Amino acid sequence: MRAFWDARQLAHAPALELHNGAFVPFGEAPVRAEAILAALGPVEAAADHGEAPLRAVHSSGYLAFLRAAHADWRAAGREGDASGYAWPVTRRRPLALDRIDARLGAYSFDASSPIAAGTWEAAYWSAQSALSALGAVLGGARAAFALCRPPGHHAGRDYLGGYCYLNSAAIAAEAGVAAGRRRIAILDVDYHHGNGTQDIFYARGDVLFVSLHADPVLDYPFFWGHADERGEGEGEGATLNLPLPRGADLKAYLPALDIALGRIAAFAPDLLVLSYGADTFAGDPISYFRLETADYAIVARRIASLGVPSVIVMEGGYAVDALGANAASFLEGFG
Ligand code: Q9C
Ligand code: ZN
Repeated sequence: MRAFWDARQLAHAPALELHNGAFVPFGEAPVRAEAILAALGPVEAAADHGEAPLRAVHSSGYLAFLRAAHADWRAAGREGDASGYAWPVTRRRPLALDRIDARLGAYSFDASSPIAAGTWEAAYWSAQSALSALGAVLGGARAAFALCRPPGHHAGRDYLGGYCYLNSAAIAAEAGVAAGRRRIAILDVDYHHGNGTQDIFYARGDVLFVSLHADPVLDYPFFWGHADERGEGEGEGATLNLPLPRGADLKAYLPALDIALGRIAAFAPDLLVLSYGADTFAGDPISYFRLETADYAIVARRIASLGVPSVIVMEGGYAVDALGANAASFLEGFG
């Protein structure tokens, strides 16, 4: 399978994140991408599709914030990485966004997604990798893989979070629409709910969003991904959430996957965007599903049996020693 990547994606390297009340080394580290690259062998350089596809998904205010945030943080006299620490729960008045501190809160939903010097560049090229994989599929490939890192599915139209800054899967899906695909399905099999992707397409009837993930009653991101979130307006019924209990293994996973695939088949998409996270792995350090390396080939084969041209976008997966083998198993199973 053709695979796309740009070395500038390594430029995002925050030092620390707030994890369960303590600052720990940032988990979504560049070594994740290096591990996948080592397992895949040669990959193609992403092409630059410019900023227009990003603007089709993210607000101009958010993009301007993200691009300048680290420089603004340093200009305010701060050291280290930029991170929000006060969030605008009140909506009583227009937000005062003069200070970078205020913007960091207004444009994020958690404290585990710091902005480092290379964050914009890396997120930009992560999105370009997804657009390049889309280009391969639009050009006739049955499937293509984008080694997206940083990941994207937690990022919304105007917010970052969950290690995600630009929503590469959403950007690829929207670019697919711009290229003339009329019905697009997004299947998200990362361990965590893809809240950003869901939000971006929540009122859209032409983009189906289906997700298998840890029950948000029990795990991050907590406030999205419940089974009763089904879309709104023209998008009513075009969101399907399939939360699973802690400890879900392949046996628990496959029946939910079959429900997801049945819904997608009924939608009859002309393009599939697949958010693939390997944090469903039994050895993942922050997650609680029990999939094994060989299981990814089985899961991928079932998804591929839809027979829909597919853009596969890398999302999470934090067991670095197994990450290359897990991604390779998935891509080999996809065929
Ligand atoms: N102690 C992805 O897999 N950490 N993002 C939550 C819990 C954020 C994961 C902190 C996990 C985000 C793309
Ligand atoms: Zn995840």
